[in-house]
Amino acid sequence: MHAWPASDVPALPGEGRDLSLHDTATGGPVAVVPGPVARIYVCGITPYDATHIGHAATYNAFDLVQRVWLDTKRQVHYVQNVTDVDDPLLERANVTGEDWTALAERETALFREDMTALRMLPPAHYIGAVEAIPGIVPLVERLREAGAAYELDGDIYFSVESDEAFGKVSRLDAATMRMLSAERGGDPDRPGKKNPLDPILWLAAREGEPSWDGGSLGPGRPGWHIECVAIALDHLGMGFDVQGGGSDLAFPHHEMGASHAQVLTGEYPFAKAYVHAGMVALHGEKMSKSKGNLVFVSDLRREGVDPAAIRLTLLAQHYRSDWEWTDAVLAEAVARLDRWRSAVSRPDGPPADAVLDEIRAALADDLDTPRALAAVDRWAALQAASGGTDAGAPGLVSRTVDALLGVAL
Ligand code: 5CA
Ligand code: ZN
Repeated sequence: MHAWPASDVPALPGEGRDLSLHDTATGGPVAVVPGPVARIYVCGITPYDATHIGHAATYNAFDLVQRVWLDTKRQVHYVQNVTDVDDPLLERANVTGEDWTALAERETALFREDMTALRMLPPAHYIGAVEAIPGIVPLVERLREAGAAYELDGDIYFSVESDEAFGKVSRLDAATMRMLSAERGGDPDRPGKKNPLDPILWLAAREGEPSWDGGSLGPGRPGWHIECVAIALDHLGMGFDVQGGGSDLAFPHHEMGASHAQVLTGEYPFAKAYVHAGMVALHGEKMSKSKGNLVFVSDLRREGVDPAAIRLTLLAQHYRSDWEWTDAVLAEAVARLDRWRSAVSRPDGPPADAVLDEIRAALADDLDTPRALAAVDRWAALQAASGGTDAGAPGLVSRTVDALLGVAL
C-alpha cells in the first residue's frame, strides 16, 4: 500500500555521528553501525482506532534513528507493516457493525495524515498483512516441512522449541512469558499445544471471519508474528540493523518473530538490535485501544494544536522511559516552540555550531532527546537575553532542529 509524503531533510555541515542504542536482547547499549544502506523494520499499527500519543511516541523514536543515519550520509531502507487483519480489528468491526476492510482503510488513512503532520519519514515499503499473505503461506509451509510447526484442529502452530535461541530477545523467565502471552494475543491455555507459548502461524477459516487461500494449509488467515517476518525477510533480509516497536512488543511479538526467521533461514540473528520505546500512559495507565484511555493525534490537530508542539512533547521525554501525557507536558512544549520560533526568527544570533555538535552527541547516545532540547533551550535563552552577531546562526539552528528532530521552526 502507499505510505505518506516525505518532508525534506536539510543537509547539515560537518560530520554526523554513529549511534549507540539500547538493545533489549543484550540489555545494554550496542553500537549500531550499518553499511551504506541502513535497514530498519518498525512494527506498524493495527488500524482499528486512530493514532494515539503512545503510537506517535514510538514512531518518533524510530524516526530519530533514521535522521541520525541520514546525517551520517547513509541511505535508509525503512519497512513498516499494517496489521490490517487480526482479532482486535475484526472484533471492533463486529461491535460497530462496520465492514472490517472499511475500518482498516479509514484508520490507516488517518494514520498517514497524522504521520505526515508530525513529519515522520515514510517507509519505502508500507505493507499490509493482507497483501503479504501470498508470501506468508510458503513460509508456514516451509516451517511445517522442517518440523518446526504442527497442526491443532486445523490451526498451525509454531513450535518455540525448534529455535535454540528462543528467549534471547526478551530474556524473560517462563512464568512471565506465559503471562504476557495470555495478555498479548497468545493462547497459552489452549489444550493440545506442545508448549503453551507456541504462537499461531496460520488460523484455519472460522465461520463469519475473512479467510484466504492457504495452499496446503487450507483456507485461513495468518498469525501476527509471521506477518512481520514475511514482510521483513521479503524487503530487508536477515541481519537487518534495527527492529523497532514499543516495549509491549518485545514479548511475544519480537521474540517469536526472531525465532520464526531464524528457523526458516538457519541464520542468526533476525535483527542486529531490538529497540523498544517506553509506554505512554494517560490517567495512570498505559494508553491503549483496549482500555480506551486515549489521546488521539488527530483530535489534538482538530483542536488546533500545532503538530510541531506535539512532536516537541514527545521529544521532551527519553524514548525508553514510560511517561504520562498531561495538559502540562503539552503546554510546556507549546511554550518551548514559541521561544524557539522567536529565537530563530531574528536575523542573527549567538554562534550555533556547538548546538549542532551537542544535538548530534545527544542523539548518538541512545537518542537522548531531553539533552538535545536543552542545547536548543540554552541557545534560545542566550538569544533572548543578549542576542548575537552570527548571521548564520538562526538558520543553522532551524535546519538542525528540522533535520535531526523533525521539527520545522
Ligand atoms: N500491529 C502491531 C505491530 S505488528 C501493533 O502492535 N499495533 S498497535 O497499533 O497496537 O501498536 C503500534 C505501535 O505502537 C507498537 O510499536 C506498539 O508497541 C506502540 N504502542 C502502542 N501503545 C503504546 C503506548 N501506550 N505507548 C507507546 N507505544 C505504544
Ligand atoms: Zn510487528
